[in-house]
Amino acid sequence: MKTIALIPAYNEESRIAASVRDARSFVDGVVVVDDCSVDRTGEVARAAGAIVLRHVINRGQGAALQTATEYALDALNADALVHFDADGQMVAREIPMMLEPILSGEADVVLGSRFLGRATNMPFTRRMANRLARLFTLAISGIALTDTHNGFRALSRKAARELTVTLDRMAHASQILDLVKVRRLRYVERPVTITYSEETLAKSPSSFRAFGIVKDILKDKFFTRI
Ligand SMILES: Nc1nc2c(ncn2[C@@H]2O[C@H](COP(=O)(O)OP(=O)(O)O)[C@@H](O)[C@H]2O)c(=O)[nH]1
Ligand SMILES: [Mg+2]
Repeated sequence: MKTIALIPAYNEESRIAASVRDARSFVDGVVVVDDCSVDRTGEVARAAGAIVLRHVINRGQGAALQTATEYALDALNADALVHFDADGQMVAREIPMMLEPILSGEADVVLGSRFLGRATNMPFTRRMANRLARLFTLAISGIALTDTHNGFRALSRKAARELTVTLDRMAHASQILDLVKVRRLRYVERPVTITYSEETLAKSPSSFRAFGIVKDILKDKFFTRI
């Protein structure tokens, strides 16, 4: 089974090398999508051993994951994919545990959960935002999870084909869950560790972006499909 890690990255030159190197120990290849970073993210990722694709404009994390998915399936012929972050908040040692249900055929999609695992230094406001997101996801998509916005996932080839992400920015996480339900894919949650440092918190500063995410989801769900 060929396993590929997909890493969307935007202005991560100081953190991407370690993320790529760590992930490479646990998969057969790493695809980084440098989303028109203004720093040296792409060059650093390539030097660390990743295949680097670059968007000519900044399109967002969802779009970057979709670009990486298509490349991994079509050009690399991947059997299983892992979504991983560029910024060091995730633990690469947990990749085999995330892939295991896919490789054994137990599930089509594995969703990381920091609430089954460990969320180190997670601010109170983010915990509360995540609670609301759980309720929101249950109401909108009918899927009950302990952590609805965790970017650490593993997918089978079949699931990756069916989960086409069209929401370019952060709402892709909700769209993936919606599609898991609609396509009746078999999913499991697994405990993962997410670490919050001052650096990563400064980079994506506010829980307010949740409002933008909710707007994108509602628009997609109730308006664009009419
Ligand atoms: N390709 C791409 N990646 C992004 C963008 N914004 C964030 N990311 C990446 O997506 C991952 C998660 O983003 P981050 O801002 O850390 O979100 P958080 O950890 O969920 O709060 C990191 O690897 C970022 O580099 C973007 O506009 N484009
Ligand atoms: Mg992060």
